[in-house]
Amino acid sequence: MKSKFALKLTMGASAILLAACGTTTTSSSSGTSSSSQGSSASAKNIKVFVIPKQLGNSYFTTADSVKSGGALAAIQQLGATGTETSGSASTPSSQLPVIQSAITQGAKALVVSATDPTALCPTLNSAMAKGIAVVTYDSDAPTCRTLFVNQASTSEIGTSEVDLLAKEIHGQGQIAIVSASASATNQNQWIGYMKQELKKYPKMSLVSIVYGNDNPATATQVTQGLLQQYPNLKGIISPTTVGIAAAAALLDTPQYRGKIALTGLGTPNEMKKYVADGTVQAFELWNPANLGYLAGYAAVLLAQHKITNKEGTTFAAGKLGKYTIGPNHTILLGPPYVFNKANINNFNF
Ligand code: RAM
Repeated sequence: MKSKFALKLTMGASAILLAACGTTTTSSSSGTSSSSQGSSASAKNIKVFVIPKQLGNSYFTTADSVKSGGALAAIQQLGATGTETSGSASTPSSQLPVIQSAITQGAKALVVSATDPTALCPTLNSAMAKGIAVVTYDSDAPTCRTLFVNQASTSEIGTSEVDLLAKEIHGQGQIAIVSASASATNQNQWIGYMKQELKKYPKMSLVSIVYGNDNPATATQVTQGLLQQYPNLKGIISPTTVGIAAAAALLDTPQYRGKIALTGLGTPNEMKKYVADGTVQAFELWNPANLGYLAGYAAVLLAQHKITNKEGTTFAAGKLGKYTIGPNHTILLGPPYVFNKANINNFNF
């Protein structure tokens, strides 16, 4: 497990980084590929746009950057040109113009974490109609993409978060969810499985779901609202790295520490402090850099027509090894990982 999490922090000497106006572009200056599958000649003209839900969210910075070994690293390794671009808010109105602009700029592949599938699908469908490979990662748009690279089993993420919380609060008491945006596919699917899993714990009751929109100030505000409205609250699940960090900061006081349990999905670097002082016992995530790398890798291979999205298709994804496309044109990165006091200091992202 640990080796899957080892982050490669080395950066290829050929990386060209242009950081301006929310856009980072990287390409291979030699045009040669370090992958056995990469044909430099055809990859050279391939432009891949990596479009996370938002920029400025450290989860996506890790998932996408060359430095962390994310999506742009894979694209560069295969000899194609990658650009990370998005808006600053995790909303479709911020993301959609960026997708449209990528199409206009001659994208051959898009790697997208969908803020809102309903709003994005017309544009993503027209991209596919033009022959552009649309790879979703992190947050899917199930009816309008070529391939989805899923970070971990959707059901396992949802159910395991409820189980983690149940263990901490002995299966009893009022709980609430601090989610990202109300339109995010990933959080909504995980919450669906949380509700199912809660049926196993009849003494736990879900009293509220609030939305912090992956904005630290909004997440703080809605969590404050919960604490006021539900004085008997025993636990919070926040399946978003932005939400859990905001909630942890609020619970990090003698009034709440050890009295209201918090779990969900966080990055180790943002959560270390709260795990060390006992505000949080355990939370989950996967390796975001590997998620981005796999999505970037698959996007280039699809754009080169080296693979199709057909179930059963197998390919070697560089440093990550072999992957097979499963049902519903989906690839699964691996299982979620639980971080706690015993292991959190082994991670740096
Ligand atoms: C936030 C975003 C992202 C999600 C992570 C766990 O950064 O909402 O989509 O996967 O949290």
